[in-house]
Amino acid sequence: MRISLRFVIPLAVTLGAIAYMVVPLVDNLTLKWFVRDLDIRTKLITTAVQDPFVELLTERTRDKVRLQRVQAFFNRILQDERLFALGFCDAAGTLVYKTPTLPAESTCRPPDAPPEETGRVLENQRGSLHVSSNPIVLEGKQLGELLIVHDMSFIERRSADTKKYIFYLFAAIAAVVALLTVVIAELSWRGLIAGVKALISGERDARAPDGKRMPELLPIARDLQALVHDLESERRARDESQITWGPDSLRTILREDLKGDQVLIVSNREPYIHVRRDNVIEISRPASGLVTALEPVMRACSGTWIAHGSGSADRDTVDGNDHVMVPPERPAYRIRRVWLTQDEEQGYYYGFANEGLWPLCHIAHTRPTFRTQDWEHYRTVNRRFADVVVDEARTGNPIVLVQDYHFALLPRLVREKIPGATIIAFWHIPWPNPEAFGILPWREAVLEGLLGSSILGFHTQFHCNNFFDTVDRFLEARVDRETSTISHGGEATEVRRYPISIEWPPAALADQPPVVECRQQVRKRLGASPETHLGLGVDRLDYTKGILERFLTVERLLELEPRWVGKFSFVQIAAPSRSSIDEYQGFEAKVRELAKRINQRFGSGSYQPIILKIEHHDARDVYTHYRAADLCYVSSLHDGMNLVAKEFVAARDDERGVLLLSQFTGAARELTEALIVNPYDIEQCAAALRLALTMPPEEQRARMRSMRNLVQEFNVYRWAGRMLNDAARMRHRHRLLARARAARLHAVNR
Ligand code: GDG
Repeated sequence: MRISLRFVIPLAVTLGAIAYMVVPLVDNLTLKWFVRDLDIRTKLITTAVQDPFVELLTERTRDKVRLQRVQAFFNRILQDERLFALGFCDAAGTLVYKTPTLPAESTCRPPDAPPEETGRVLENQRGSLHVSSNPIVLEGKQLGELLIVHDMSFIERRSADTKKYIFYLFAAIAAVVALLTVVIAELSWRGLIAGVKALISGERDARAPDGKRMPELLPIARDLQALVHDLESERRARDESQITWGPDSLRTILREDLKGDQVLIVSNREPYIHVRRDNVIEISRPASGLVTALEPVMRACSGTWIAHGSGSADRDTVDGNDHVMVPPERPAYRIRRVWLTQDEEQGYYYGFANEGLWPLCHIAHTRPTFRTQDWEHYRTVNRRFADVVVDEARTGNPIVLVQDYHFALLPRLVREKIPGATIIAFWHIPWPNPEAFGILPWREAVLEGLLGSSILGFHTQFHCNNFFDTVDRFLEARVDRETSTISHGGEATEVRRYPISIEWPPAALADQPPVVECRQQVRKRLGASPETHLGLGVDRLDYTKGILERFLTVERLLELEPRWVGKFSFVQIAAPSRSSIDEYQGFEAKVRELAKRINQRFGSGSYQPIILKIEHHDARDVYTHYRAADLCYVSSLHDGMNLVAKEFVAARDDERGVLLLSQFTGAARELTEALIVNPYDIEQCAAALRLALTMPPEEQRARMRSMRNLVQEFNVYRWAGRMLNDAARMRHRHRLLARARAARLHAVNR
């Protein structure tokens, strides 16, 4: 509308100016035409009255009688409504006869004046008058001149009418031209906008609403695309850094940006497991960073969490739709449990996911095992979960958060059934390089499955890059690293880095005794003297975590610096994990054996250099250990992120303690003030261990403070919030494009 006004106002002004100039011209012209008409008319009258008038003038009669007769003659002529007055000048130029209406200005011309071709226009208080002198001739001799005065007011009336018509004419022209201009301007503007929009949205072949190609828009669109991209990233970065991330900010995003849209989470592990012990149903919470990260999202949006019902009392606690409301103390969202047979669990979870994909993605030199039967189970289970997602979806555009390598095929399966869904898949483990990934017999199917996602997340840019390289190598896809987008089969997937973190402050930190007390408590429980220096490792018992290398480092330190024997112990908390897999059983045996050998070599009496606790610990207990330790050693051979490193930092509100961190963890890219080590280099690690044990308190404080700031700022709410923000932005863009497309269709069909 504003654009149209920009056309219309100058147009109206121009037409007004033209009318202003044209009206006097037309006025002048019509006046001239009328004067000429009057001249002709005057001549006609003169010719008509010539003979009777000459007769009157030459009649032998008394002057008085002649005067009366001329007077009567004049009055007869004056019957004509346009004639105003008449007069007669004799040959000497004297006015001898006149009607009373003859104005004083209509004087006689001198006798020797040349004959008048046209009449004169006189202005007096009555208005304009046309006066002409017409010779009256008898046998070649001029008797005098007849003055004929015409009333010109009819001309003025007509001129006023003409002006009015001209004004109306121009106003009508202005209206028509303005209307045409507005319509054309709107149409071409819409066409331009539609074309630019089409190009911005990535449709290479931009078309105007009439279907015409608009290649001339390509350069503008490219610039606009870049600008929009820059502005979006800038806005995201600015907004993100200005928020203090917590459960409330997630609630705000869900309420304001996602407008309360439905959120569904899919993960293998459920956040609450019902187990039967001695005929009593107990609730257990798995040790998982994933649950900590996603539960606030679920609480905030009252969504549905779809997971494998693996607890022994899970079936007894669901309703008729396999739903159970959680958390038990204050129900806020529901779990939809999916049932698997033992064979399915064996094939999908233990087999393909944990014996295939897990070692495939971790470069920890454990050979992956791929069995066709496991793959079939994996496909079946992914399909079943996808069906449950469809079953749970209340709308055609839910937000589906798919967790981890157990569901690589699910994004594509859900996309096929719910095309409008926003699917965010997060891969919690590393993504290997194309050579390593290439040995997977079903590599294309796994990649295509993941590319059903709207957004695919990894912890680090390195893993994103590996994914780009892998897709580039094995699929027919367009990989655009500039915009972090992969286009495959007509759909686009954004591949982004979302480094996971922990809640801040961690719930398990609440009600913890002061650090001094934790130190005493833990040492007492372990049977160590109060002065013992304690190192700590906390992991699932997994061969990727570098537990053997960690123990070898302790051994090397004691070899190199015997003064630590009796004064330094390393506590390893190891939660049993995937114990039914041979590789894990073998690994546990190796861990136990190595701890035993080192303890035999350096232990004495109650002193044990390695204190191995292979059992599940309560989360609060894990935090008490973090607070009691002098150092924490994370020696993963390969790890997506590693939350233990961040938990140790979060637990140390006394700003003491040293973190040794493997360079092969995602966490090492963020916690750069840790002592970063290569866990394969036992000498280097032993030196770092010694450095940690002797690090001055000031240095510990400086390093710890900086790491704590980082973990506080980049907490798990920010991790989830960034993904939800990106989902909201994507949904907003899709809605705009859908509207633009609908408008274009509408325009084409009209
Ligand atoms: C995957 C990726 C990524 C351990 N033992 C006990 C216990 N834990 C808790 C820790 C920590 C969690 O388990 C382990 O988290 P990690 O991140 O270290 O490792 P993964 O389990 O391999 O997780 C990893 C993560 O996903 C998140 O994306 O960081 O890279 O491999 O929270 O405290 N908790 C309790 N008892 C134990 O005995 N309660």
